[in-house]
Amino acid sequence: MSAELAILGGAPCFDEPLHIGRPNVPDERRTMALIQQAIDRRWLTAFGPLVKQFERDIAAAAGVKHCVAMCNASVALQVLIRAAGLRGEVILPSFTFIATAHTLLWEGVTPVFCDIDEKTGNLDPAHARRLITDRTTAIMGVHLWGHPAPTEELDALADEHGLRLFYDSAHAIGSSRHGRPVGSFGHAEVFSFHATKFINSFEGGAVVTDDDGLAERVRSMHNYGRGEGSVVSSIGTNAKMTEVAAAMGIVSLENMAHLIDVNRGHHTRYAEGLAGVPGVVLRAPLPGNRINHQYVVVEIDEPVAGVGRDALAAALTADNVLVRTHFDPGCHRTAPYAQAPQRHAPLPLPHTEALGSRVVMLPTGSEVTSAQVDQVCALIRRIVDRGEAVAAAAARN
Ligand code: T4K
Repeated sequence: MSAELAILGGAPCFDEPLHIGRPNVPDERRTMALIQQAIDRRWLTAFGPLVKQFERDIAAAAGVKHCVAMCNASVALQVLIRAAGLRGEVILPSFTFIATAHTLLWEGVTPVFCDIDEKTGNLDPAHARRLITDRTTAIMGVHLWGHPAPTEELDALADEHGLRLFYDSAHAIGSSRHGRPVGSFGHAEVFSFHATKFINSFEGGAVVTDDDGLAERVRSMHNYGRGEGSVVSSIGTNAKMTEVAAAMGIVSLENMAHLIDVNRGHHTRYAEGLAGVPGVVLRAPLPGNRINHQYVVVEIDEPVAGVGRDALAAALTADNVLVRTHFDPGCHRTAPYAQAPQRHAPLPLPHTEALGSRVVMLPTGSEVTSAQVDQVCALIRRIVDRGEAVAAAAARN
């Protein structure tokens, strides 16, 4: 490690960039063998054996009857929103990836942004209650960073007001709440298998549900609105997953328990390596929640650390640790929503904005070594030690 931080003129700690979101690539030989089988049988897409197997495996992991695999989670959300007949207003957290909001608006539904509980980063049911109007048709929760949302309170709220409840579970396959797997909550949930996700199929997504009728509509709509015998029964699109994607997804899912262990190990190592660094707090799961540890998220308390999140992120980036700061700004502060004529949120959303300004994501996953975790911890310790100089350098850049 260079004697000086890169932001203060030293050589970068890492020669190659350390990415957040480096894909976890499972057993390459098995993946390639499955892809070769698909090529040999000349069945490349449209409900081939690999997609069918992947759907069975995902449904089993989620503890539900139905899984419809698709080309990505954004399209899966759109198909679900349409198949569920959502309209009017849907309440969702602003503290999420923009796709959660966009897919609603894309389908002609008004997203109404709700604040979060800063302890969990998840939707605050008390605020959600205050946002319900006679136009509200559903709640779309998000299991942020793999931490299960407050499902019991959201169930009760939805039941009380006759609303439907869905989850954007893009981050959360492999997580559970009181022993119940994510994927089995609400009326339906949506997983993402994007390359940067915990379980990846290059690009991919899925709707999982126990609702037979909803599953049938989703399945039909993702295949041009066709059903048995290719009879067209509704408007639809082409959202199918390919066999190549399913091959990667199957092998990735087979590796899930191992990956959770690797990630948990990194999390523990970060906890040890960052212990005692003033103002740097590693976020941990709430009691009752088990998480996939897909993300390592630290919160920077600027007055205590003596350096703010943005300056710390700039210093890490200069040392080639390409950290990310999801989700800042929250969706409600992005151009389409801040300027839209529709009713979205009574601005501001103080907890969303506060948490968004404090968090930073650190590298984890199967591509990251324990030695690299130790180096990142050592860097953070030095950045905090040199807080004043780092803050000044970041302000100059
Ligand atoms: N809901 C939620 C809550 C979500 O977080 C997401 C997606 C969705 C819905 C929609 O799911 P999908 O439609 O994508 O299935 C990334 C991902 O593209 C996106 O999937 C993810 N959430 C979001 C949080 O992050 P970007 O555009 O900010 O980052 P990206 O993909 O360019 O790459 C991030 C880092 O990963 C880079 O530093 C480089 C590294 N990387 C990336 C790729 C693709 C690699 O090393 N290799 C790669 O192949 O959105």
